[in-house]
Amino acid sequence: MITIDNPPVNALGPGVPEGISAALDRAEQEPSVSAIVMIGAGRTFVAGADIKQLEEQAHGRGPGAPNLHALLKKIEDCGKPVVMAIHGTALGGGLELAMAGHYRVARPDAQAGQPEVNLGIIPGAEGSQRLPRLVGVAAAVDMCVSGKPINAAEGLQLGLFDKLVEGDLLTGAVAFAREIAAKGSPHPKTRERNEKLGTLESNALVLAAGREQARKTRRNMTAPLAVIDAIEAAVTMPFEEGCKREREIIQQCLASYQSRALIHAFFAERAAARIPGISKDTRTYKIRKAAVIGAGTMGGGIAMACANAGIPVLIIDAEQAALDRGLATVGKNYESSVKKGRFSQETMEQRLALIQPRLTYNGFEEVDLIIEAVFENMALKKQVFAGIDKIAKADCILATNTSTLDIDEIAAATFRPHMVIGTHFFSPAHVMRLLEIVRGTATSKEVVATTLALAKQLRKVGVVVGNCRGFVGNRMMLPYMREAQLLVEEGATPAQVDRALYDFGMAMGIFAVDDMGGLDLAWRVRQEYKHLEKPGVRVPLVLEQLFRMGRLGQKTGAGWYRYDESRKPISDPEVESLIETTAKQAAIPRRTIRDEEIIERCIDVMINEGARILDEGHAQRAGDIDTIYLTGYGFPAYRGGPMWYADTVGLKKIYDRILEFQRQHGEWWEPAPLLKRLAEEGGTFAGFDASREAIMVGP
Ligand code: 3H9
Repeated sequence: MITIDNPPVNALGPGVPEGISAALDRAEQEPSVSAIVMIGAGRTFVAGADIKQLEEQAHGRGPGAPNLHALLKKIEDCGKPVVMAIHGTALGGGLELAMAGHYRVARPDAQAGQPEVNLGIIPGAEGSQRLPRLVGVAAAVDMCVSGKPINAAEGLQLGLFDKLVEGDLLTGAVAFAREIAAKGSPHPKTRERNEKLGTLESNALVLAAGREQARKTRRNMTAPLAVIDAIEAAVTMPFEEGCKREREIIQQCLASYQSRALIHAFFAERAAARIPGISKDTRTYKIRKAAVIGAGTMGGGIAMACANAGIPVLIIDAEQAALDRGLATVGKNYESSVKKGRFSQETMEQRLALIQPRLTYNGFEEVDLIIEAVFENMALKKQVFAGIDKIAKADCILATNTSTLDIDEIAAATFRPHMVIGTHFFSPAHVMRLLEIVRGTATSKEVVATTLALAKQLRKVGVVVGNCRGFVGNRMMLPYMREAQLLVEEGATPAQVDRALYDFGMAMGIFAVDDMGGLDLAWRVRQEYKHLEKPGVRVPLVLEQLFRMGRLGQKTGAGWYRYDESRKPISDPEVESLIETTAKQAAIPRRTIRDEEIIERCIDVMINEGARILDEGHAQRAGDIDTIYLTGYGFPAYRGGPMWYADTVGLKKIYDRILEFQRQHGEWWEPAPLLKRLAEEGGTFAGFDASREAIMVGP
């Protein structure tokens, strides 16, 4: 039995391949050994190559990830059967290692996948060559392009696994190995199993469909297309040559800005959970039962997120009709997931049973967490918090889903400000991964730690932010929206701005986002910030007019665009002429605007605000801001987030452009002091993070 023991996830870091190789030599030489079982210690089989090593390679530092060819060949050529025993997740290099074994057995809850595209690379340890030999070309393409793991049952059905083991994995794997050994050799070498490969002709449609899938679902990304080239090589070339081709392709991927950005995104997401003063030993509260106040879109979505994680949740609204409407939406959402095959009817019923409607606070005295999701109004929120403070048990956390309001002011309405925190969910709350965790002045570290743990339990990414207006995400969104509106008044059209942003990689253009959220919302947010507007600084003019015309976006069939039943935005000449007339009346000269200027102004203004937020300490790291934009705002992952993107463009270049925009447009464009300092020093936000991290951790 060979146990791979490299916590936390048994990555194939330095020493691990060498250790496996040495253990294999010993097992092969030892006459009393008739078969070998390879298993992972702790919570998982091998979760892949060590991404730290890949990161170094992507930045041209260090030796990079090891070439595993010799090790995998040694396993496959071993004279004794090698059985890979899989639990947890066999991912990337982990699955590639497993595929070099002669057999694979797995626990029913195990998962296996090739998620390399999520890091901007392709499998680099012969996965693109062995996977299609085991599961066929179509399934291999799907797994490698989507990056999504498959479960054990699918693995068994596809031929990736030979057997599923109920009960103790090691006992089952050893019994299987004994059986196999008793049967005698030869044992199947994956590299020789060509029966599922087919030919280039027979796979033409599959490969073309895969490329189509890659272009559609992984827009502008190079790795998902590159991995299909590697799989095609498995079909057209002998194994050894296919492996060589795979190595060439992964080297190209590792030399790309996309892999650097995506690897940054991977580590930034994990770093966000590290908060100074909070450690694994920080006490957390157990969240056994929760309650949500408000059965609107957000409240319903939050209740679903809790139920999906197995947390029973009460949901309250003031009126039966509102409660009925909210629950009907929840039911419809679940039914649609069942129809799409995401989970079974039985799972849906279990989840629905966890959501209990209420018209009174009956039962609230028992819950461990209350999340308020009422209308965005300070007086109302204070009233709600004063009320729940009286009935909730002393150790119940009181959270608010506000997206703009001051957490400290809300907390002051209670006698337990240390138990009050902001949990800013993103719509739809049961789908979106981001949870902005807003720490008030009084919020205790135990409450922050509990909320971070809750985010993980809800399968969300929790990012702790400071209590400033709009927090991090929306605070940066506001100048971005404003700049887009100014650009159309100067000569662009909403469609041009949106197309430029979409081509840059944003999930949606900003005007389409505005229409989706509702222009009434955009208008209300604008009113909130009106007092910040200074005399002499230009104010966008068209939004107000659209709002007054009742063009509130998708919900009224018209906003910045027109909409038909398909809900696709259609350019509207009426809006374009309104923009032109407005610009004329305000004496704003119109000119042709290049896409490049659109990107620079929209993204640079966001970066500038991000630098201010960072400087003020409302975000701990530039990486946290990136994580927020990647998981909650549709920023393209392959650009690493706005702050990482700024580093790749060069802070000096961004700073110079901002100075230029300041000359052209005035003080709105004043460069953030941190950006100025870093630009002048030749620094980067990544460098800023590293120095802050060093202070946080200490020498
Ligand atoms: C690859 O294999 C390339 C190959 O084709 C061959 C090339 C030659 N390396 O996510 P968590 C750390 S590419 C280094 O919070 P979970 C992670 O940073 C790789 N570190 O836990 C964190 O550290 P910290 C293909 C890794 O339970 C800690 O482990 N594989 C790696 O929520 C816990 O992580 C992948 O892409 C790694 N491979 O989820 C899998 N993996 O505590 C990537 C994790 O200091 N990993 N860490 O912040 C995952 O998807 C999840 O971590 C996993 C566990 C599902 C495994």
